[in-house]
Amino acid sequence: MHAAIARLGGCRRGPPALARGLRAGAEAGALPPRVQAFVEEGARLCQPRAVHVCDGSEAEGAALLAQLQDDGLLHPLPKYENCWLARTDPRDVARVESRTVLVTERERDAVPPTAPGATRQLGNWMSPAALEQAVQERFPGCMREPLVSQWPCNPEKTLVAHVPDRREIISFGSGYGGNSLLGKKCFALRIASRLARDEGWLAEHMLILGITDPEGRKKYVAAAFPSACGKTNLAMLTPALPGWRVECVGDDIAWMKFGPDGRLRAINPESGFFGVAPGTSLRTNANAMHTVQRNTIFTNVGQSSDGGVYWEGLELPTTPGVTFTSWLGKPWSPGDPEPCAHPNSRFCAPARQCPIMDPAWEDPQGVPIDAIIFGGRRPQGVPLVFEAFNWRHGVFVGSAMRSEATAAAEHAGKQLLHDPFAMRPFFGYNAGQYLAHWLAMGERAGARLPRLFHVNWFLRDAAGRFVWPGFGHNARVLAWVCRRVDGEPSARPTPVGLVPRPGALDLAGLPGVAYEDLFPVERPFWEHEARQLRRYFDEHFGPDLPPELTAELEALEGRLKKM
Ligand code: SAT
Ligand code: MN
Repeated sequence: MHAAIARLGGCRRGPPALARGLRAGAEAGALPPRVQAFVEEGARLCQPRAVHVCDGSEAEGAALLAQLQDDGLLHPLPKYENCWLARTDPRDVARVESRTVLVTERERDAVPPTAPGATRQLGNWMSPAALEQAVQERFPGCMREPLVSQWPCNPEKTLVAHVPDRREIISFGSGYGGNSLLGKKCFALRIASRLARDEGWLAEHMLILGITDPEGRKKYVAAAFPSACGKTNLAMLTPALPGWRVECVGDDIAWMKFGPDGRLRAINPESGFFGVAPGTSLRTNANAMHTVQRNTIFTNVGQSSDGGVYWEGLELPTTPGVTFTSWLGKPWSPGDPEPCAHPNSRFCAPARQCPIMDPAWEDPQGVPIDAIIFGGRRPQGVPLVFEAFNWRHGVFVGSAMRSEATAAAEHAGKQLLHDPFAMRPFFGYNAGQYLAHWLAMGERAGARLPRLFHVNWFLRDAAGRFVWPGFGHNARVLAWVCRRVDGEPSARPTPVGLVPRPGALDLAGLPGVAYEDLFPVERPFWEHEARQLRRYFDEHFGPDLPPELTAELEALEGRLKKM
């Protein structure tokens, strides 16, 4: 693992000044020979002034921060403890999906064939020869350049390349988290999903939480939502139901493997949170707010003149006399047409600071998963919650996920994007084979499979208002999920799945929230949805779609006809 990280880190285009003036950490000679050879090769190619081998110590961290401050790249936030603000180049603020590639000999190993005229959505392929050329166009001498007074980037030449056969990542030109924190999406999802397929486990874009009912019975739930759809908020939920407790295992990535007892056990492979700042407040996510009071790096948020941060939805009372600076470094006032923080501005904080980390969050055995929830932002037609009829139907539900585009990548507007398993930008191999792998996991001898669900917190009424209060009230949905896991017969079938029977979802104390508004399963909407899905499968998976999923789509169409 350490070798892998060193390898990943080695090729990143980093500012040369990081090495300057720092005392050497670990001795380069102490590295395993293959890692040493890799570092030497990288140094020959990129020509940095010096090489610093990180030892991960506190002193090294402090020295790095001090140097970044000297260089004008990080600004201290004295209102908090050891917190920092980074402002990036405005062209380098999100994942660059169009420049993110999988490098394999055969295209079909990386992506399913796309129908003529359709734009590729399930990943980009690059040949090994094209990668070699791209590396030669970018890397030679790239670390020789003088440091500029902003996080370095090269938007015209950004490339985030993965070579799954060699478990290798080569990232150039972007300092944004998902492009450059190589242990995160690049390794823990793309490379790891390939490892997981080869070795019989799952690497997923999922939060993991523990939930305990008033009687003290605890369950663990994993949930997949596209980027910037509230995974961090759900992972750190403060339940609005008395007596219930949620604890956080992770907010973004789950590695899951069946244990000897047949249960699916999940670990969070990350040690921190890289969450979306706008919309985070004491009301929406008090635990995140407590987490980011110290040892946190904020990127592209606004700054307040009293040494704090500011963003849309922070909901703090404004202190008289305090002024604001926007993420672009310009004076900003409430009511200005442009936002103070970039919509994809982030906080990066150690997970151990979250007040509700689960006692087992670092247990190498993982936590046993009872339910997996899929979800997305669907303003219309998709009920608040439904349960899949069985594993195969659940895999179909995961494959059929759609959501409104968010600011986490370069997509524009509020278009609905298909996002199977919330993995669309993160598959490390052919997405059709990925779906086949999920189906195969359900056939494993002795597996005690979790139940599969789909949620939609984002339904709106005809006037455009949200029909569900969300946030802490989402615990009401989790409570029903827990009761279903316990075998409670509180569901009724609909063509799309099992929804709570009237009265089965606790709506006490929610005036104005009506059961009927939360569970729209209407034939015209779902027939249209099924048509869109058929077209999507045809255009983007073609012959690589597992036949079981075509059968599930036909079964859905059949159930709709009988409505
Ligand atoms: O890719 S990031 O980790 O920067 C954010 C996300 O898309 O989940
Ligand atoms: Mn994510």
